[in-house]
Amino acid sequence: MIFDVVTIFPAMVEAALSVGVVGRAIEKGLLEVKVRDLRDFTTDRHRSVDDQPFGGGPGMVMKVEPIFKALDAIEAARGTKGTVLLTSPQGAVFNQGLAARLSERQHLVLLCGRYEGVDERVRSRVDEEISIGDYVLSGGELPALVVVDAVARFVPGVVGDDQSVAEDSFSRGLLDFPHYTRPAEIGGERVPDVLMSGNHGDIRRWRRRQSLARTLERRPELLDTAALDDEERRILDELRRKA
Ligand code: 4GX
Repeated sequence: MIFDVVTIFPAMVEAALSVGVVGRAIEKGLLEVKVRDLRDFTTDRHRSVDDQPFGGGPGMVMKVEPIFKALDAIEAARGTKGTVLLTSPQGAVFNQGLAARLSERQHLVLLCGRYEGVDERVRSRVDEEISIGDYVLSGGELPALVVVDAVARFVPGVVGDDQSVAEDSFSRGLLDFPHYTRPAEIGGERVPDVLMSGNHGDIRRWRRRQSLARTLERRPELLDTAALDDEERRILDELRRKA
């Protein structure tokens, strides 16, 4: 899968993509990520990417021409426009379902906005506008990194164990169950006996119940859309009766 990221802070994006699961996937050739410096697509002496807003008001607006030139260069280099994404608070809120859908695209282009945002005419070349949540950031780089990371995890081979992607709590629509490692006891807090029992049926049922109980407690709205099997339905009914 191919990602092009357009930003005025390429070093920030490169650094984040060079480590961990995504960094390794790039090394393995499963992902190709090219970070492009928006200033390389300017033509003036000052390499300006922003200008004052028509109509007045505070802050600056990202100019159209460098962004269009960057998109043209990407299309020329790749032979495809790709699916162009703009990260902004005005976008559809990103979630695991959207990450899964985007992972079916062969080529994504992420535009990272700064300042007050982009000239509205940039949106004529944007396929999807995506927000990573209802808070205000200083730029679109962190959101673009969030999107690359969450989407890349769906590309076969990127996450070592395919099983863990399928079982990822949000892929199942539920919160994760509690995890423990050694030591078995610390400060009087013990690992639940069932996890030490070696009974894999019991362990599986305990984890399902924990996932459901946590979801019911912390994010009950997720249960409206979670794909539950008969056993999970039964456990959930029981948890609700107890509550
Ligand atoms: N989820 N921001 C982008 C500038 C901007 C505004 C409009 C393009 C269009 C954010 C978020 C976020 C702040 C990043 C404004 N660029 N982006 N930036 N939350 O808060 O995605």
